[in-house]
Amino acid sequence: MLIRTPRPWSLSENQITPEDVYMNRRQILAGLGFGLTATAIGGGLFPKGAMAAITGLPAERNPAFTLDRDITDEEDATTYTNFYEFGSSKNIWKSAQKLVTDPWAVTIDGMVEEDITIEAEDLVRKLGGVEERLYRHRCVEAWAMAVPWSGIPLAKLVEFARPDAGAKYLRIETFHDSDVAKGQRQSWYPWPYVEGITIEEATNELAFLGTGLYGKPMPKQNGAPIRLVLPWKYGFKSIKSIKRITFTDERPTSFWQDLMWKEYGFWANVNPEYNHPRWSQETERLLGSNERVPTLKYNGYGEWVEPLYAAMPQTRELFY
Ligand SMILES: Nc1nc2c(c(=O)[nH]1)N[C@H]1C(S)=C(S)[C@@H](COP(=O)(O)O)O[C@H]1N2
Ligand SMILES: [Mo]
Repeated sequence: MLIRTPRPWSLSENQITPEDVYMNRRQILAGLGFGLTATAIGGGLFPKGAMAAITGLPAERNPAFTLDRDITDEEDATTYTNFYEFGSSKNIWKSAQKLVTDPWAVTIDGMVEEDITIEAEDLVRKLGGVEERLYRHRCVEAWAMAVPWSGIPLAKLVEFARPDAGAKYLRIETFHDSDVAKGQRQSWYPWPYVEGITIEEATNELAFLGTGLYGKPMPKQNGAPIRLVLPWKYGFKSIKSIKRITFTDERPTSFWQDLMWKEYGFWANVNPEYNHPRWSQETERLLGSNERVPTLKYNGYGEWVEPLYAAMPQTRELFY
């Protein structure tokens, strides 16, 4: 039972989240089990200690991804969150604890060799275990953070799904349960939350399936047990608490596009030169401070993702 619904202004960014609220005991124990028994599917890429499936217990950090700013305080990244299923304010982290993330079945279907519904934990294990990556994150609202995610390259899931040659997009869907998530009683939103990306984007080295944060299992408010992490795109593309991934040849309409297509597009690549209709995208506020820093094209990840869009017209459509 939810006792307290904090008002947007009543919860400070520095308020401490008690660890025991969001640590799931069963997940931790299951994770320890994997650490002892799993064999690395990825050809020994990860040490045994890193084979803690969904828990994200200390995973080896991939040195390819570095930051140009300090890591955001854990309290800030886990108490200032966007998760409209639980309400439109930033401090829904307590309400999100109502989400039951174990068990959690994920369905992979559509244009694939065979539809499958699999426990998130088993899926992560099949995909080879987790690594840690330091990524910048840029919300379309112009706040930003830098955090250590643990998870798996999304490319591994695409490979696992064995999509048909004709599949062009991934359509990704969040849970839909208005008993658990009160925001989903607000009928003007097109629930469930949906996002879409191309197969080329999904198999780009940067595209990541997050299962942990700060070396711990993913907090519910950050999208447990499994979410997308697409650091070169505005944050709304990084869909949380994934229930279904459908391979399709039709471009999916995302939740925000459906609601306000003039403000939120399909591509949503970060670019300071294209402003949101209601605010500037030139700078961003780092979570936990009032410091503003310049926004970078593709959020600084052009080296990885520019080739994806090189043949496309470089118009506003790519950047909102
Ligand atoms: N299912 C779902 N996923 C979501 C959202 C949401 O409301 N529902 N918000 C998005 C937005 S706008 C952002 S900025 C990021 C925020 O991730 P964080 O709260 O972990 O920082 O999640 C994205 N994924
Ligand atoms: Mo966002």
